Amino acid sequence: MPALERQKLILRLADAIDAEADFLAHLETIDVGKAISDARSIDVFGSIANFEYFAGWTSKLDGRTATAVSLPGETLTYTVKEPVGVVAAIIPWNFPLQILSWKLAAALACGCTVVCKPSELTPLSAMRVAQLATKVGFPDGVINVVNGFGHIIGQALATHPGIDKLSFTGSTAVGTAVGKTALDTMKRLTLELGGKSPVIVTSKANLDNAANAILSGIFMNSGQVCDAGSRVYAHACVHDELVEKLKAGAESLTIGPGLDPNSKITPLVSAAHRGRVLEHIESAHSEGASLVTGEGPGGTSREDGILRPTIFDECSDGMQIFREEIFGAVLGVARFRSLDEAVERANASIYGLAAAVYSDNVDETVQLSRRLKAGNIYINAHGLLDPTMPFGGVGASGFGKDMGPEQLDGFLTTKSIYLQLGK
Ligand code: TXE
Repeated sequence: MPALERQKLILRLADAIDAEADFLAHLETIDVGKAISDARSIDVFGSIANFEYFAGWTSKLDGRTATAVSLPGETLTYTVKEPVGVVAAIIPWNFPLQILSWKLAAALACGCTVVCKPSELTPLSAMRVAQLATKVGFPDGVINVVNGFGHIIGQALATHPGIDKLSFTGSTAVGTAVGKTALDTMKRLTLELGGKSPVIVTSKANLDNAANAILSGIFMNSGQVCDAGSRVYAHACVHDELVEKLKAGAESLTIGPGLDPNSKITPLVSAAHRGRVLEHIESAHSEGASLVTGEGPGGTSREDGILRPTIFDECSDGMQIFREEIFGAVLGVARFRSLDEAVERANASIYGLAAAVYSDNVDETVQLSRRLKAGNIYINAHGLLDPTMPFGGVGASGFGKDMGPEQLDGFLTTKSIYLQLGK
C-alpha cells in the first residue's frame, strides 16, 4: 500500500481510539484492574500519540545513495528499505493497549502485517483495536489478533516459519526461551524484558520532588511496571528525610477499586501474581529489611486483591528485594556515602532497563547518567515516555527498541543495489 494511504489509515485508527477513549480506558481497567485515571491518561492517550507519531514515518523510510570507493568503472549504488514481512507481537498484561500500540504503530508504518497475541489475562483492548481497524478500512489480514495461553499460542508464533519478526515484551525467563525458539527459524527479534531499576538520590537533590517522583515511579499501576524504580540509593545525609517523605507520600495514596477515579493503588492483575508479590514481601521481612510502611509479615489482611504500597529501609544488595523484579508496589531503600559507591551498587544487577538520578547539580546528573548501565535514564523524574524516544534495555532487560526512529530498523530490511553503468 502506498505510504500516504498507510499514513491515513493509521491516523484514522488513532482517531477511532480517541473517539472512544473512555470506553477503552474502562476496558483496560476491568481487564487489568488498573486505576481508570491512569488508563485514560497513560494507556489510551499514550497509544493515540504513538499511532499519530508513527503515521508520519510511513513516507520517510528512505534508503540512501552511496558513492562507491572501490569499484571499477561507473556505478550507481544505493539502498532501499523494505518491510521485514509478517510481525508477531507478543504483549504482556501490564499495559496491554499501550504496548500493543508500541509494536503495531511502527510495524504498520513500515508496511508490515502483524499478528498480535495479547496476554491471556488481558485480551479485551487488543480485540477492540482489531474491530476498530476493520471499521476504519484496514484490509483483512493486516492486523490480526490471536488469543490463548503463551505456552501454546505464543509458542506457535515463535516457531511458525511464516513469521519474519518477533517483538516480545514480558518476563526475562519467557523472553529468553522465546528468543531461542525464534532463532530456529531465523526470525528478527526484539526482546523487551524485566528490570530492577535503581534510583540515586544525591546530597544535592530536591527531596520533595524526588520523593514525589520516586513514589509515582514505583507505585504507578500498583507497581506492575517494567521500568519501575524499585531500588533507591539515598545519600546518607538525605536518607532519613527522604524516607520520611516517602512514608508520608505512600500513606496518602488512595487505595480502592480501579473504576473509582480517585484510586491510585488498585487490585493486582491476578490472584496468582498477588501471591508472587506477597512472597517477595515475606522474603524482605525474613532477610531483615526494615518495614517503613505497608504490608507486614505473615501475609496481608486485605481481601480485595490489593496490596498496600510497601516500603522497606536498610536493604542490602544481596537481599532478594534488591535483586529480583517484583512487579508490585514494593520499594526498597538503602544508603550510600560516595557517588562511586552508588554507581557501583546501582550497576551491580543483571538488568539494565532504566535508572533514575535526583540532583539539582547539572554536572552530577550528566556524569551519573553516563556511568549508569541502563537503556533509559530519568533525571529528576521517573517513567517519562514519549513516542520520539526509544525504549528498551541492556543485559537481562533484553535488546532492540520500541518507539523512536530506532524502532523502525527492527521492522525493515535494507537492500543494497549495485548498478554497473556503461555495459
Ligand atoms: O509474563 P510472561 P507474565 C514480568 C514480571 C511478571 C512476570 C510474569 O516480573 O511478574 O513477568 O508475568 C506470553 N511462548 N513481566 O506471566 O509469562 C504470554 O502469554 C511465547 C515484565 O505475564 O513473560 C504473554 O502474552 N509466548 C513485563 C507474554 O508472553 C509466551 C510485563 C508475557 O508473559 C510464552 C509483564 C511462551 N512459552 C510481565 N509464555 C515487562 N517487561 O513489562 C508466555 N508467553
